[in-house]
Amino acid sequence: MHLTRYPRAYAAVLLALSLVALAPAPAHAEKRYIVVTAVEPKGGANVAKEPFPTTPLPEGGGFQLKPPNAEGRWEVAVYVFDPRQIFVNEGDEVTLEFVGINGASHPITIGGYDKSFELKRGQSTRVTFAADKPGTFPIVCATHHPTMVAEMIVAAKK
Ligand SMILES: [Cu+2]
Repeated sequence: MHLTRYPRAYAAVLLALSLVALAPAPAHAEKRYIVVTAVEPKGGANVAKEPFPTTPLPEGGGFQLKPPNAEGRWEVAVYVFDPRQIFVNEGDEVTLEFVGINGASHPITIGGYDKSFELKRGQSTRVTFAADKPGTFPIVCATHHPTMVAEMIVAAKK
């Protein structure tokens, strides 16, 4: 079929091709690189200045409350990810660089994106994937529950 014999069909094809050519690539699709550290903010005091708390912290390996040592110093800490919320856009190519700072080992999963790995202190684990599903996805350390949980929020394409 010669399109020039069918001007309407020819025009329709040209219009379709020009629309494809003009359709912008998703404006917000980007390569994202985000460092996520495994850290343990810590505080402490001496019983001479502050009494050891009598109310226990919630259950879970992420909470650390160390009773006074021989010198009377006690400490409190939680294991967390920094940052705890990660915002990306659907379609982004996301690289999360996990770095182990505190804690010997963290068994980590990224829910919904089928990623599991062990992060060790002094090492980094790089995870790269296409953020092809919008929603809120948990990043969880199985050892330091429930404090060592982050959220990856993938904003839906508009
Ligand atoms: Cu952990």
